[in-house]
Amino acid sequence: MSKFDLVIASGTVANSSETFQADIGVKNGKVSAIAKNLTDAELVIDASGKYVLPGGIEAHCHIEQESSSGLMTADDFYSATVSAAYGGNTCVIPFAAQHRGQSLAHVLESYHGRAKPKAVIDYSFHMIITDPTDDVLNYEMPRAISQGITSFKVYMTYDRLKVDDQQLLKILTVAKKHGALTMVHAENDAMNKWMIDKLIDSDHTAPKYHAPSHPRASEAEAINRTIALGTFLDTPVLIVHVSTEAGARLIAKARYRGQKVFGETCPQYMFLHAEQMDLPGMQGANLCCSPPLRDRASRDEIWRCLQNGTFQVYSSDHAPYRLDSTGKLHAGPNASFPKIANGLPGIEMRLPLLFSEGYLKGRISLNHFVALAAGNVSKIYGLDHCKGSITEGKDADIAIWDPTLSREVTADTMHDDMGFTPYEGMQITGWPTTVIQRGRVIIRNDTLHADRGAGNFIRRQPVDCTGMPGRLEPELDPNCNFGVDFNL
Ligand code: DUC
Ligand code: ZN
Ligand code: ZN
Repeated sequence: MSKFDLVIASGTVANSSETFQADIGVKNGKVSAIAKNLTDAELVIDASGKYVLPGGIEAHCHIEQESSSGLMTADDFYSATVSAAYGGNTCVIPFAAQHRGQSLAHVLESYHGRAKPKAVIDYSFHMIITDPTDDVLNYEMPRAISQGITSFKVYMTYDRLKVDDQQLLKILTVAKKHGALTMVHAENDAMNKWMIDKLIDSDHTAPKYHAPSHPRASEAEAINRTIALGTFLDTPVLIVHVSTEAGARLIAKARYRGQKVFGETCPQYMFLHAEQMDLPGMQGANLCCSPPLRDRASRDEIWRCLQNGTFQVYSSDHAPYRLDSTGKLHAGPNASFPKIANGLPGIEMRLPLLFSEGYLKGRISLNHFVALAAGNVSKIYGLDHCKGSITEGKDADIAIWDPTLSREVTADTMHDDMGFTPYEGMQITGWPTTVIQRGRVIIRNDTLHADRGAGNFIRRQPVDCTGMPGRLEPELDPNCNFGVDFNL
């Protein structure tokens, strides 16, 4: 029997904080040696001239998720995870969405049932909470956390999804007690509604008006409130899909103060802008997402905030809806913009875009690329015990990137079920050419070698807030509040 099942030879290996030349030896699905000149393997992959990087972890995507009005995403767990794998990912964390009246146990069981027979790469779930009843707060959330679901998402807007501030505080309290992370869709509901009413009343119904209908001030206000609530309880919050400089600055300021605040942005806010929505007919609906695309100056600010570390997480927010009655236009072929399904595809392009336009163009280092692709996510979302870096003992989840391969992005080269990419026509240099999951080659020579159901559910650990001291508010501190213990 060979010493290794696989050796990846002669590549440039990079993690979030180091780059070196080495061979990687893999045994029983784990990285078992990192050294020069490893031999005695069943399979040797020559990676000379290539980068050997941790498999990407996609931490924000909507897969086989039904909306509160019953609309299903175009991708199921097969097409989405195949597409993710072609984009250099070996793990996804999509959402399991509670709708009002549903038990978390029922929702989780249903999403496990969707993912298990179809996912070709590893996965976990964040749970969306829309109905924080006493039962959900006292029993269901703790039980989900004990099952390795250590993050929850809440919405501050949308009638069927939103929680109010008091409900958010209750969710944050449970999350604090059990070491979970609360992800927040931060937009001010009233400001969005006011804008939408004004636009519709004045007959501005075309898709492009979606952009001004969610004003930048709405995002900033809600991010400010989220940070205030999370900081009040000294429990971590992660603001998802940040699209504005004002929002990013609030996150940066909170982090500077040591508060437990994380920020995420997405490729659409770095590579697209709202003017692109000014298209004939309903074509602009393809670019309706929430928060919406902003102007070119905002796009440049978001790039800067990614470069300077304000955002620790960079996710696709893959939310695939086709431009037909199954998706974007479910409310009719000429629906007004508030009735258009929100979301863009991007699970396959997330990393190639960042590698090409971020790393190869000198905007970020290779190590920063790896941190955004996998390293930061594995720490923040409790996957660091098994994923996120090429380290002896961890899963051999690896993507081998060819930094010289240049390709034009077209919808028909994507592997999702969309038939549309917002990045059509971009020339992208640097692609993952071989992808390995737990030591098995799943993509090579543009061919998929993974079966449906090959992916495993991964139990995640509590959120890691090392280096974020926070502080207990005096009113919650028994030493300062006449001895009241809030049992936090
Ligand atoms: N929020 C998301 O996270 N994704 C798609 C649309 C939305 O509102
Ligand atoms: Zn959202
Ligand atoms: Zn999303």
